[in-house]
Amino acid sequence: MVITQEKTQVTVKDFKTDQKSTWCPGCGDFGILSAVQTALINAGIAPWQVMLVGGIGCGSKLPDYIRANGYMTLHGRASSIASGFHLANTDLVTIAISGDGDGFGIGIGHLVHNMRRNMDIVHIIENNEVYGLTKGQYSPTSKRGFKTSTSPEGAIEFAINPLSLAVSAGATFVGRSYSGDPKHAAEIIKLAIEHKGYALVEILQTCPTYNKGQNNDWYKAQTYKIKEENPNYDETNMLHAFELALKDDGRYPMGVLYHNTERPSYTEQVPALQQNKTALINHSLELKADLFEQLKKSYV
Ligand SMILES: Cc1ncc(C[n+]2csc(CCOP(=O)(O)OP(=O)(O)O)c2C)c(N)n1
Ligand code: SF4
Repeated sequence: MVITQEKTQVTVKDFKTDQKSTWCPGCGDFGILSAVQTALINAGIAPWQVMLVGGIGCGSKLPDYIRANGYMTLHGRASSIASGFHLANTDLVTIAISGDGDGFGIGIGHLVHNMRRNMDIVHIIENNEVYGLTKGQYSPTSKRGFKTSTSPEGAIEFAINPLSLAVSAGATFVGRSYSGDPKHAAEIIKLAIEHKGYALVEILQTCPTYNKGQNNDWYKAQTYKIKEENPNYDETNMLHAFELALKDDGRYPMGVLYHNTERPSYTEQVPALQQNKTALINHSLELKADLFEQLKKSYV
């Protein structure tokens, strides 16, 4: 995001809340919560300088468990509400938080339009490859063959590839991390916050209740860091990003897959948002009494 506010020195205490989480013991969402807090601290963003927007789902409850501006919306609407918050107040760092169902299922229509508009927000998608909150139905990212209550013989559909989808839809920052490595996840989230334009951060997440097979040991064996495997990987090259995203060897590359700093953000192209170089909420409506009466009459 274009960070317009001064950096603030904050600590983990500043983000602490009394809210008791309803997450299952061992849920990967705990690691993601810690990563979000660390990323904000390291980016110098205080609780009053960020707006966290959750959809509906286990992971979407994250804004409830962190002391900061937060808003919980309808299932699948984190994208659109986050873009609305951002357009109204470009001074806040806006972060949408969804599960794979919220983001890639019901909310996918909104998601891709934020990507192609290069809306200057971060969208964190906690991907546990299952619908956790509603008790374990298969999701758009579940592997083909995944057995659940709604797919007793195994899902017959092919899973969405979040990374290739994001690159092709126009996301200008595409990163991936894993809930069992909150330090790495925090680094990627911080980079996403500092990126100007739309940033997708997919965080692979363990769900010990409904996706027991993909536990921490499994992820440790199945994930690798892009730069460790290929120090010359060029994240500014879209073709490299596609090649890596589509590589089908059963392993998950982690790190920054794609980073485009050249495309203007949506905000930069809307004159009203640039006017007086101040956030829309600070603009005067300049609605005089007679004009207001005229406007009212036109509606009756
Ligand atoms: C319009 C609408 N449809 C369906 C639901 C039921 N629902 C709530 S959460 C959810 C899916 C949650 O899965 P995901 O987004 O992957 O998050 P997780 O719980 O796994 O973190 C569904 C289908 C709803 N709340 N609203
Ligand atoms: S159902 Fe899964 S995602 Fe939801 S809180 Fe439990 S472990 Fe976490």
